[in-house]
Formats: sequence, C-alpha cells, structure tokens
Amino acid sequence: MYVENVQLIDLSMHSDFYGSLIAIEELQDIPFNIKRVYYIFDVGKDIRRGFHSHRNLQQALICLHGSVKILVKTPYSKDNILLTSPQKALLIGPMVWREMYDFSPDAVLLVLASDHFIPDDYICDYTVYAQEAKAYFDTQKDISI
Ligand code: T46
Repeated sequence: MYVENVQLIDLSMHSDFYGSLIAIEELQDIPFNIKRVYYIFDVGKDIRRGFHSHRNLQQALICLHGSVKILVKTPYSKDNILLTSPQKALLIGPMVWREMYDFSPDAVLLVLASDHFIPDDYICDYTVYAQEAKAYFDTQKDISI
C-alpha cells in the first residue's frame, strides 16, 4: 500500500496466560501528541461515514473489535484498508480524503487525534479538497526534491 500521508503500523502486544494488552504512548508508538480520543460504534449495515479530509489533523484509527474498511485517497493515489485487529493502527495525516464503510455489527473504531475538535480543519467538499490537496502535495514534492 502506498498513499501519501498514510501508514499502517503494528502495535506491540503483551500477551500471556491472563490475556492481551496493548499500550500506546504519544510520540513513541504513534508519531504525534494525543489531544483527543473518540470511538465510533453501532454503525448500521451499508452506512458510510467520513467523506472529508483534514487540513492539519493527524489521527490513528484502530479497530478494537470487529472489522471496518477505510478508503484513503489523495489526488495521486488511493487504497482500501480492512482493519480487523486491535494490533494495527492506520495513521492518517493531513490532506487525505477518508471514508469508513462495511462496519461489522460489533465494530468499535478507536481514533486517537493530534488536536481538539476544530470544524474549520475539515474539508467536506471533494472539489475543494482536490484543489487544496494538489497544491499541498505538489509543494511537499518540491520540498523533498
Ligand atoms: C475522522 C473520522 C475517522 C464532535 O462533537 N467531536 C468530535 O471530536 C468528533 C470527531 C465529532 N463530533 C461530532 C460532530 C458530528 O456532529 O460528532 C458528530 C459526528 O461526527 P462526524 O460526522 O465528523 O463523524 P465521521 O465518522 O464522519 O468522522 C469522524 C471524525 O469527525 C473525523 O475527524 O477523521 O471520524
């Protein structure tokens, strides 16, 4: 999988006779400070959520229970990722369009976010997103040369 500003990482798990435990520390297990935590659950069949990008926010999406699919898309690439394990975190950085779908009835999607809830950080119109994202990623490419 390659999508700009997206990465699927493994989280370390401590498993023994008594069960399993995963710890997530900011700036160690994930590459940002955690200012907000929320979780999405009880999502009905055929419901699709998201349909936006963030200008600055960084997030880690972890499916704690059940399964969910995530579409991540930029003007240059896209992928659909199936999250089925609490041991995987999908890191989504700025300027990535996302949609969450095919939630299993028992799915619980935990999200760790780098900032508070800031409505102005959302881009919900895909045309506006595509324009801003092209400018953003073209600048990134210029910097990396
Ligand atoms: C994202 C994906 C993965 C709040 O009041 N505070 C919050 O921190 C959040 C995240 C949402 N809300 C309110 C805003 C809406 O009235 O909760 C309602 C549902 O939020 P939304 O429609 O944005 O939910 P999703 O599932 O489309 O998107 C959410 C996050 O908003 C978004 O940042 O990346 O999950």
